[in-house]
Parts: sequence; C-alpha cells; structure tokens
Amino acid sequence: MSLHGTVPVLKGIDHTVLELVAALNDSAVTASEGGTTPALVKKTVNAFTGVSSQQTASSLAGCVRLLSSSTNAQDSSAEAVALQDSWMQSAEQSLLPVLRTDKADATSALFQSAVADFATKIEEYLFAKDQTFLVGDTVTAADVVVGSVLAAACSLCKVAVGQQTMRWLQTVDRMCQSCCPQQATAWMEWMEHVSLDEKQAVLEKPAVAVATPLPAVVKAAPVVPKAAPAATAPVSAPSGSTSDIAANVGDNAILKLLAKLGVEHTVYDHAASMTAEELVVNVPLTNAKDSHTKNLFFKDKKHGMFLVTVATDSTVNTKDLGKLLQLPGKVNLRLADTALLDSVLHVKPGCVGPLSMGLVQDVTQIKMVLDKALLTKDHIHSHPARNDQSVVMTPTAMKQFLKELKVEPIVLEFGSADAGAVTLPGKAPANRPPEAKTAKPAAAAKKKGDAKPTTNINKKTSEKGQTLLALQWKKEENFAQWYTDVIVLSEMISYYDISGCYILRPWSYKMWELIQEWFNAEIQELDVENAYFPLFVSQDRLEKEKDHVAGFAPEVAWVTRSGEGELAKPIAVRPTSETIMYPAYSDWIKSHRDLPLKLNQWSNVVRWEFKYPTPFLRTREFLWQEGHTAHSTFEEANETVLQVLDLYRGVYEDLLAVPVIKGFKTEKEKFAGGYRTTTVEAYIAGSGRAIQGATSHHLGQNFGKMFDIKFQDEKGESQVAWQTSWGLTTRTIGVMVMVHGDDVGLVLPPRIAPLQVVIVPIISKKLKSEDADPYCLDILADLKKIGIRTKYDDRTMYNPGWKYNHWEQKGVPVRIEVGPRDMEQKSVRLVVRHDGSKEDFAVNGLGAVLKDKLVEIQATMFAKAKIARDSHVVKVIDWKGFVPELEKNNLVLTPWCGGENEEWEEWVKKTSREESLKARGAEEEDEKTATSVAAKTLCIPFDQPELPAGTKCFASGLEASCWVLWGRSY
Ligand code: 86X
Repeated sequence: MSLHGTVPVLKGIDHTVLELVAALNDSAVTASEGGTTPALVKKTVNAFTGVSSQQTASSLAGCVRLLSSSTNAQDSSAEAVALQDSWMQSAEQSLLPVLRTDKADATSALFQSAVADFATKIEEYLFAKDQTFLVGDTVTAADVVVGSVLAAACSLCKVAVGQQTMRWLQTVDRMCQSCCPQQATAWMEWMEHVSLDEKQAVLEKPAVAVATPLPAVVKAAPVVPKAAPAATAPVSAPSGSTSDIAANVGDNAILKLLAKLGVEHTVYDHAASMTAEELVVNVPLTNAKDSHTKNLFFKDKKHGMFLVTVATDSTVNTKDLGKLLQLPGKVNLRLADTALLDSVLHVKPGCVGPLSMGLVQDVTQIKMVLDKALLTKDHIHSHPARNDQSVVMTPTAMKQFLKELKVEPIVLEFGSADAGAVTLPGKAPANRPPEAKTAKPAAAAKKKGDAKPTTNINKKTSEKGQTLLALQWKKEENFAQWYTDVIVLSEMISYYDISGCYILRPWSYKMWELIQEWFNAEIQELDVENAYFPLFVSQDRLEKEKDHVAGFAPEVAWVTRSGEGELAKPIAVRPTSETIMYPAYSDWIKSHRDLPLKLNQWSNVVRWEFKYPTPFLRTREFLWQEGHTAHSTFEEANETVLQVLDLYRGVYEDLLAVPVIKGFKTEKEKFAGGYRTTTVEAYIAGSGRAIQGATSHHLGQNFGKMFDIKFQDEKGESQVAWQTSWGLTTRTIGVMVMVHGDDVGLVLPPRIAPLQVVIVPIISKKLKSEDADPYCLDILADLKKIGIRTKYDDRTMYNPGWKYNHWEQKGVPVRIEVGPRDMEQKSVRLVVRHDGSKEDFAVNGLGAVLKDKLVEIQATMFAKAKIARDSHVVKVIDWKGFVPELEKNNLVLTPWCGGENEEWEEWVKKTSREESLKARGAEEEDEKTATSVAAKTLCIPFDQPELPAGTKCFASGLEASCWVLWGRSY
C-alpha cells in the first residue's frame, strides 16, 4: 500500500530545530519545565539535528510547550523515563538512517521494509497495550518525537500505518497543535494530502500481516539490539542484510502448516473484520450451507483454557457453558485478554479461529470445543490468524487438521435459530437479524460507533412468533455491556461516528427536559435568570488566565478553518464559560447596586477527553447548566453555593430517586481556580463505584481579581466581587440508569419518566380493538387531565406481549392492562415496573389511585436505592482495614489529617492501587475502562460522625481533623 502526497523532507540543518535547541538552553524555559522530560527532549532534539524535517521541528516545538504545560510530565518515574528513552533510541536506530538518505532511495525495498517493520511494531505495541500513548496514559516526549519521525519516514517511503497508530498520531498531533497552534504541523499536511479513500484504506487495513507473534521487546524496553537476528527482533535497523528484511513477508505459519499436513483448503482475502458479526456483513457467503466461525477463548482459574468455535448463528452463553461442559465445582469462565491471546494462541484480538490451534505450543493446555452445527456444514470458513483472510475447508478437512495436531475437540450442540436445535438453557436463541419494522432497536444497535454495543442483541421469540429483542447481558454478569444494552434498547441513545459523541433520542432528551423544567422553577425562586453566551471563545480570551486553563489545555477543541480557508486565528469551542462570561461581568458590574448578579445558562460544552468514553457519564460533548453569580459579600456567595447544592441533591434524590452525599471536596480534588468546592456524590452498586453528581463552587475573589470584576461599595470604596459557579450535566441520567436498571432494561422513577403510565389493550379473538378503544381512551383522557404522562398503545401490528416487553425495556413505571374481563368488571390491572407487582383497580377513581401509586413508587425506589447505598458505606479507622473494604465495593469513611498534609491523599491513592492489584494478582490496571482501582477522596461529608479527641488519621497517623469519604470512582 502506498500513499501519495508526501511532505518534503528538508535536508541539512533545519533552523527551527536550532531555534528550539536555543530555546531549551534558555533558562526561563528550562526552569518552567522542571523534571527530567525536557532533558530527554533536548537530547533527542540534538540527536535529530541535521536530519530533521519541517514536521519534526514544528512538532517538537509543540512538544516542548505541551510538556511544559503538562503537570503529569513532571512526575514521571525513572521507569517511564527509561521507556521513553528507549523508544526514542529505537526510532533513532530504525528510522533516522532512512530520513538521512536521498529521497530517491527512500522507496527502495530495504528502507520500506525497515519503516514498515517499525510501523508494525508500534501498531502491535499500541494494540497489545490498548494504550493511547507510548508510555502510560499521558503524552510524553517519546510520543511526539517517535511520532514525528515515524510520520516523516512513512511519508517519505510511502508506507502506510495501522489503525491504532493512525489514532495515536492524530491524537498526539492534535495535542501538539493545541499547545502550539501557531506552528502548522506538517503531520496535518501529510494527512491532508492523503485523499479520503486512502485514509479509509489506512484505517481499515493493517499495514502488514498480523500473523507474526508480538515481538518480545514489546513488554520490555523497545530498544532493538543491533546484533539480534530478525526472527526475534522484527524491527531491524536498515543496516541489516536483505534476508533479514525478507523475513515474514507473505509468510503465514498456518497456511504453511496446512500445506505441510496436506489438509485440503483454499484461501481468500477480504476486508478486515474484528468480530463474527462484522465478518457476516463484510463477507456474505453464497452457499447457505457454508459458515464462518465465531470464536471465544476462555480461561477459568480452576479448569484451564477453552477455545470455543461455533457457527455464526449459534449462541454461546458463558454461564451455561460450564454446565454444558459438565465442569465440576465453581466455574468462572472469563474471556482471555489480549496478553493471553498473544502468549498462548499467538494472535491478536479478532483473529482467533480453530486454526489457531496450529500455533499453540502445547495443545494439551487447551480444550477445544466445537459446535456440532459446524460439522454439518458444506464448508467452514475461518481465519489463518489474521482477520483479513479466510481459509475454506470441509468439516472433514478440519477434523483431519485437528487430528494431526492431536487435538480432540469436544463437540457440543449450541442453540441456533433453526427449529429443533438444542438451545442452551436460560438464553434465547439468536436469530437472523430481525426485520427492521418489528425490531427497530436492533437496527439502532447495529449502527457502528466507538464503544458501540459489541453485543449481538439477543432475541426472544414470543408465542406468536413475533420477534422481541432482549438484553444480552445481565447487570451482574457484565455491568458495562449491560449498560450499553439498556441505553440502546430503551431507545435513549444511538451511536454516532465520532468517538465520545452520542445521539440523545427523544426518550432520554425528555428526561433532560424534565430536569430543566424542575431546576428552572427552583432557580427562579433564587432570582437566578437564564441567559445565553456564545459557543466560541477566542484564543486570547481562553488563554488569558493561564491558571484557569492550566492542565485542561489538551481537552480544548479548536476551529481552524472555514470552508477551504484557514482562519486568521483559531477559535476554541467552550469547555466551560468562565472566560466567556466574566469579561462581560466586569463590564456590567460597577456598583454594589449591580449586585448580586445571578445568571444561568443551559448549553452544550466540548471537552476533548482521551479517556474511554461512556454515554452520559463521560462524553466529549455534553449538555449542562452552568450558573455563575457575583455577590458583594463572602457570606452571600456562600449561601448561594449551599442553596444550589441542595437543588442538586433535589435533582438526584427527589427526581431521579438516587441518594447522594453532600460534602466539601478536598484541596486536591476541588476546582483549582476557586476557593472551595462542594459536591453531591452518588454510588453505583452495580460497579461498586462512586460518581460525582454535580459541583457548586465558592470562587472567593479569585476570578474577580483575574477578570477585574470590581464594584464601589456603599462607602464608595472599590471592592472585588465574590463569586460562585455551579454545574449539572446529562451525567445525571446515566447515573439514574445505572442505579435503577435491571436485567429487563430501564427502570424509571415516575418523576423522570417521559411516560408514567402506558395502557395496553389485550387484543384477541375475545376483544377487538374497536371495543377496547373507547374504554381505554376514556382512561387516557382522565389520566392526562390530572397531569399523569400517559400513552395508549393502540398499535395493531404488535401483540400485547411485545408491547409489555417494549415498555418494560423503556422503563415505564406503570402498565395498565385492559382485557375483556377487566372491561366487564369496569376495572383495569396495574403492573408496576420496578417490582413486577400486579393489582386490579376499578376504573372509577383510577386517577387518584394512580397519583398515589406514582408517589409511592418514587418513594420506594429511593428507599431501595438508599438501602443499597447505605449498606456500602463503612467506617474504617486504620490502614489495615481500608483496601479490603474497597475490594468489597464499599465507600470508606476514615479519620483524616487533611489541611496542609495534601501529600497523604496521593499516598493513599497510590498505595491502595498497589495493594488492590496485588490482592488481585494483577500487575497493571485495565486502562481502557478509564476507571481505576485506586481510592480517591469523594468528599468531606457535611454530615460528620463524632470524632473523639485524639483520633489519628488512618493513613498518616497524624492528628485527624475530620472524617473523609473515599471510594473508587468514575
Ligand atoms: C472546571 C468549573 C466550573 C462552571 C464548574 O464546575 C461548574 C460550571 N465551571 C469547571 N473546568 C474547567 O475550568 C475547564 C477549563 C478548560 Cl479550558 C477545559 F478545557 C476543561 C475544563 N474542565 C473543567
């Protein structure tokens, strides 16, 4: 694969680099940077002088600025620095010789292969680690330097990079640009030059065959030993012999093995497909009696490893698999992680297949489970350890292959859509994708997105043969997948093709409107007025107050172009509106008579996060309200802070039925620009994690001073205004879903439910819709009249069972069923969503009954959630008990030294992480989840238990000053 539009590589000394070196020598710059990272940058800049291209130079400039503004860069451990260093050395050894050549030579096989090897190594490393950056989860010099050089080399040699690498390059580039926007980085140009189609090709196809095992160097330092043979060091410096470079090209160990064993087969290429679902779509099979395979590689602590291969229309239920395999004792089958796939099967995720057994060293380690249905096919199509190729063979050939390897597969029947097939107990069979008309949610779920529902949404078949969709995951089984299922199936969210952005469908948007309605009414009582400020902020304004923006810079999204032309100055999209609003406050506020000024705005904001996004909880664009007030006294501001905090409690507890804990943030966790932060903290039992619900800040006079917000007091003296700010986001909705949802789907507290009651007529031979309609419409009118959000589901294309399921998944608190007998008796049946209870009531007086019922449901749901939360709050007074309580998913209240002893907070975070990982026998955290096992302070609760004199801090042993609440959090 080749790319056009290469960026010119300047030979000779590039003077931007020289300028940079000079800048680094400049004491002012060096001092502001601190730490060891700038030294590394400097070393590398020096090493690269003389070969640098425009792009390395400008990116390095961005790098220096980026690193100097990043606090993380300063506390990098010796290990991290060594890793950075070794990446840079590796790039230097492998790529710099390429950049030093004449352009004409660059496309020679020798150089292309060296660059491609390096690109593969990066791709595999990023893939295996599932990491955004080369070292840990923050950008470092290594990212910028290695990235720059790699981009230059790839563009020079016309070598393509893989998907992970492309994302990494784009991310680092964006970060550099946001720190150093004046420098148009040449990476961007490089990417611009590449036409869209080619970009697509780069993104969709891995650069090189992925069949080779990951290099051993991936886990240790990535430096390539110069003398190492190509087999153990896939990245060879271009000084190696041509035979080094020829290694692994067009060479697939599995295909070789099939040939050697004389197993009859054919091979074909296709679009890379990560999952069986994708494969079925990308590579439709013309023969209905052929099948692709779906493969799962499990590990069970007690029972060992299992490779399960089934036909694509069979369903595998992990829970029941243990029973089916008749495994004795406790069974805990877990899907293998990338590392295990790598070390045992020698494949990457998405490339597993029955043929993988051919790469396994000791086949007795793995039990292979084969779907009986596969053995009845004409042909089996499966991957030769790479997912852009398939091998076609008959079941007999497959059996022969396995026999040669001395693998004896366990053949089991798995459920499928075909009539008469054996179905695993407990789970419904998977069918072909349902018709769009009867199964809209499936279509929604199939849409591609980032963290998209990878689950193939399961279907239940009702007695009438109509298809219903059901959650694929149980809340306790896999909380994250369950959550995704719930929000898609309930039609709250649709995925979108920009990572971290989601469509809020009417069902969830209505919830936001209900929150707005309530909150607006409440703040009106506080004399707060709504206003609207612009979406955009100029660079000068945003960056005027460095302290405020410090640390947030990488999250700012910039607009740099209109149509084809560059803007003279880039403008930022608001991540929050202080810098937009406060200059106006400064203009408006002159005298004490202009105070208090209390404004609120409802808007969207954009924060370009790099952590794993979660719908509602962490998204790149989100909706919120931000309130900003200015007062003439500290006390008045303080009163506002607390009034608003209580409104936030009201949103959570009274509307969403989610209990929260009010408190102060510690110095470490507060909004750094302000004086004091108050918060409401919620608890999500399903994941055992705490989550910040909303914050209300006392800003003191900090922003007043920064933005010159001053007023003349009664005595005519100039004073700085006292300010507050407070925000509540659509995160609220996600928390509610997580707290109340169950294995059927969403469960809505009545006050937040878009529909509170749904009326479903039980249409049958005995009851025609013409007869049910008047009866139900009367009820509908009655309920609507008294303000109950009600719908009459009179759709004739769905049967009652389908409707029950549909509205249950959407969480409607009460269902009214109307059957022929109900009509005779002038009654209805009420079914309550959250507990499934059923009760009959007379139609007469139903409105009043329902009003009470909804109030009761709201209260019961809150009480239930509060009991669940309370049972997870424990007190611990010494370190010994701390981590074990966290491990039990508890929030932990401890005596705390606080105050100036801030460093102990970091100590607890670090030590709790280490101890938790040790207890789990894990070395590293799963970075993808963006949630950590480390404990953080949630708040210093307003409601303080008694603290007997002489109580010591549980961590430092110093005198305790208060109780603080800890937890693992989102
Ligand atoms: C902090 C503080 C504050 C008004 C609230 O919490 C409530 C409503 N704002 C927000 N914060 C930032 O200041 C910030 C700034 C930039 Cl430039 C950014 F990119 C992200 C930010 N995130 C949070």
